[in-house]
Amino acid sequence: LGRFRPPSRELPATPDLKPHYDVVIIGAGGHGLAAAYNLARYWGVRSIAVLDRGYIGGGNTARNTAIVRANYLTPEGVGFYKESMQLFETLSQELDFNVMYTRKPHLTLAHTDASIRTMRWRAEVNTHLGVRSELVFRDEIAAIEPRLHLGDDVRYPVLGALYHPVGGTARHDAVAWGYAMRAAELGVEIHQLTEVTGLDVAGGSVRRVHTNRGSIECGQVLQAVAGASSEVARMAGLKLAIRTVPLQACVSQPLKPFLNAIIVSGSLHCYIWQSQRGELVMGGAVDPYPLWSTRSTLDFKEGLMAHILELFPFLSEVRVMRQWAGMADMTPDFAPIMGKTHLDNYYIDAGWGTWGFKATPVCGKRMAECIATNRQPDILAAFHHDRFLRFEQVGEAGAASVGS
Ligand code: PYC
Repeated sequence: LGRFRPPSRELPATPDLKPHYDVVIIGAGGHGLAAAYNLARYWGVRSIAVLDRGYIGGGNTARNTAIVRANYLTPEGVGFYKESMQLFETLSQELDFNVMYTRKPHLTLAHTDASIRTMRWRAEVNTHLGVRSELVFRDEIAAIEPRLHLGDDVRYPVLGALYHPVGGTARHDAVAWGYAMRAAELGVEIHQLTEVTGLDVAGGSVRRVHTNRGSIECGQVLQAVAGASSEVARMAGLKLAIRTVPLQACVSQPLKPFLNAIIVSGSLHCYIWQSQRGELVMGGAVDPYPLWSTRSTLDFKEGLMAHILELFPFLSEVRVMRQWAGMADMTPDFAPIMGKTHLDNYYIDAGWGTWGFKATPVCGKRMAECIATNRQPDILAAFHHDRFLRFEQVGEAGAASVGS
């Protein structure tokens, strides 16, 4: 019957920890699992343990709002997210698992002359690097999104927008599950409920990883723990330029399809798109204070809805159905921290603020390359964690979608 057996939809049960793994990955979110899959599939590494204090995709992978785009501001950012978007286009086939990747036009609204200037700048950089983006004005916006309020009778009328026709969304949980399934088939061990409690560092490398289920010897170690990056890096003696703050979001009750695009307004601090189930997925800026908690607040919901209703006044009677928060590891330049560290065998995938989900496939591919070759891939050069010491920040604030 072998050849008629469908691909597995069940993950193997968590096995006992072995005394040694060639690669230990801390964090079974999308990024950690994608790196494990790529290492096993394309670099032939089979002795891999992925450890997570919770469950697969239960951290920020489950808490983002699933937007994929490449319309960044810096050449480093555009090139990086462009590769990720290309990988998303074929991810369901790659993993033989439906991640529901759907193209959607993406509009970043400009309400001031200053933001028109930034949108024009982004459009120029994007076009130069082969990413489709252009500056559009009210008539064109009305054609793309006819129900968006474009009148002058609001505090911040819409003047124009950056139009990115090739944005999209994917089912965030499915991305983690797909990578997990295929990695497990290649022999990767996924250890859920396995919390890293300490790292033994000696002679410039990490020797042992201690967990609540025992300790293990490791060849190389990757940390991919968005929301807990500073905590885990500290165990390896690394101090990161990261401030961790909650980022909240919510969805409405399902409505019949009416919204074509993903609409973002940096000035109003809000964004909205409509899911395949008809729910409106909405969010805003990060909470204005550091806090290690994923609780939801009424204050966030009230502030967000005031802005959403300026864009879509007819939604005033719609109910919010679910609300949640993730933990955003914000860097000063709104760019990630990736690649090699000062330790020989310790690698980092961090600084994912509010921009991590869309980078999942490129992070998996490039972190696997970094670990397998022990060399910083060119595409990650600008994201090295020592850039802050060298004053070589990437400066992605103008394109981070929801600000701080
Ligand atoms: O980067 O597109 C984005 C985004 C939307 C919500 C949070 N981040």
